[in-house]
Amino acid sequence: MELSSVVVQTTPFDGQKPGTSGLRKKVKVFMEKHYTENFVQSIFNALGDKVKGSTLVVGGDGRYFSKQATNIIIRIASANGVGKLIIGHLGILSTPAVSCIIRRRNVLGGIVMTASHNPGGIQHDFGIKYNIENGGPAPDSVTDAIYEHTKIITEYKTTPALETDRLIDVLGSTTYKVDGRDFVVEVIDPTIDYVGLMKEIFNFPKLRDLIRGTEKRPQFHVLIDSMNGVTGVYVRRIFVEELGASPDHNVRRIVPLDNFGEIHPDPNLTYAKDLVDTVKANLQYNLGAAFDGDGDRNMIIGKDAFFVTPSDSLAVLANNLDCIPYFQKHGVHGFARSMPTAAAVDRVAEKLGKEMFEVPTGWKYFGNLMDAGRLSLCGEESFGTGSDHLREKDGIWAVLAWLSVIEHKNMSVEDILKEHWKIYGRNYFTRYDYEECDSDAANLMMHHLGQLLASKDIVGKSFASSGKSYTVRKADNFSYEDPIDNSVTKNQGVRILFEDGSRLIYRLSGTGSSGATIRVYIDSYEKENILADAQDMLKPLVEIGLQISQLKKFTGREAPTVIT
Ligand code: VG1
Ligand code: CO
Repeated sequence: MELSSVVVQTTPFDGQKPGTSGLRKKVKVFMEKHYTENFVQSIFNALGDKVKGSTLVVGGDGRYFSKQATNIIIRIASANGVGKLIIGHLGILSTPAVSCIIRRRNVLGGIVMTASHNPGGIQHDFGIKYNIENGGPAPDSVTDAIYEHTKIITEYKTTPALETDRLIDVLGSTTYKVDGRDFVVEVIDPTIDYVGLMKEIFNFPKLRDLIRGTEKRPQFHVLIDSMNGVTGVYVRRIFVEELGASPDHNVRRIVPLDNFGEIHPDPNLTYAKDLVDTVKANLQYNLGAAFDGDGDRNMIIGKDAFFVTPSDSLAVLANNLDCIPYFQKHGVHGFARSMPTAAAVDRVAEKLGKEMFEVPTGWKYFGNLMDAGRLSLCGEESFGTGSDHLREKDGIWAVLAWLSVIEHKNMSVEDILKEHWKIYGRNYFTRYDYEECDSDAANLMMHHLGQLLASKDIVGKSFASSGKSYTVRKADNFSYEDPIDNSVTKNQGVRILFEDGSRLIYRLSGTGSSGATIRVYIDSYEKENILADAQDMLKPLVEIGLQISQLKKFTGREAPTVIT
């Protein structure tokens, strides 16, 4: 069919600035006339000539408004000269799967429709982010360019006559003629590339034996919780069909829902409490795991809901990578973590003689190091773990990696952690989130901390609480110079570093869709005292953190909304 594109006049919207991971706003904002169109056109404007004849991947976590957004993307892409869109069936692709497809099919990039761990549904959040040709989230240079275009946009191109209804419901390719050019839409099985990759990385027969049990070894009972997010599709394929897990006893909430069943699809002790309670109540379970809406985060718990902090999870995996076929083949290069993540992995890097990097919060900062062959494994305290097998954090990969370590060591989750702490000591870590604070109040608090840094007399000062005293060794606002392209990223969080190695970190979230979320990270290292309760252990430092920031005074908040 011969179709023609048209030009639609528009005016800019304020605030289309991508945050830590794309543009996230309330669904109602994305529904405003021209809002989504403006942002999508701005992506194409920022990409410039590269768009002509290119192939892009499109998909997301299936949250409310994904279908409408997919249709908008298809029409605008066709009018901007894109050659082909590869779209997940029903618009479904996990964030790691998008990264995988971009890399395996060597295409220009991808548009991911997700607000990740933010709740979904008509009252909640939607999001769009762009991933570049290495499969990773666009770096600041690209998102800044997109943002600049959103501020000056006057028109967008679209092909209104292109019939998109039910197009993504059917697998296969459709070719259109738009302005005389071929435009192809290929709808693919969302799991095919990703499952292929996982089979190359891990030893599936061994993992199957672990999950099903053998004559020599009892069944290792897992409970995998997709929290009604996109991973359900992948969990069914990998855990149930490939690894032989029971659809009734080993997996739960594996049908993606556009509102995530009205739960907050964020795998932590607060929002995944249901999983924690179930594992606690059923002592036959040896491991529980949960993912976020778009499948890049993971939480691991052992028997009786023994909690593994993401910082420890990263360190344990770093220490045991050589039991995974992918790393046997490709070797283990350096490790990295985001700045607020506890430094447990640093000690593993030191012992193994590997390079170690500390980057700002957000997965986009790991990409260059991976592309340069200097980074194999990295993570964030926010339940993100991943490797250079792709360029996003990857929840299912993390669980398969943990199962590989368990299979190899033949130990429980708890024993693996205790053994690790015995060798390396333990980083006690907690994060306090104060969600939806008044933005002005949060900015004033950060300003107050900035002044404290500027005054310099904080260094050398001692703070005491509940019988413990800490002396400040250094205080700064974290800034990062990328070792590969030398780009500098400033203002990434206020750090107060104490003489005993403990740290207090303050930053504002860049993923919220309204108001401000203050994050306070508390990290303390103990060489000998490794079996205490983390919240008890960190209480004095938490109090000092509140005292230094005067958080209560600025925000009026008595308590955090989430503790992880
Ligand atoms: C949060 C986390 C960060 C993570 C980001 C995206 O960002 O702290 O570590 O990379 O979310 O995760 P912020 O700016 O809100 O602290 V996801 O799973 O929402 O894409
Ligand atoms: Co996510």
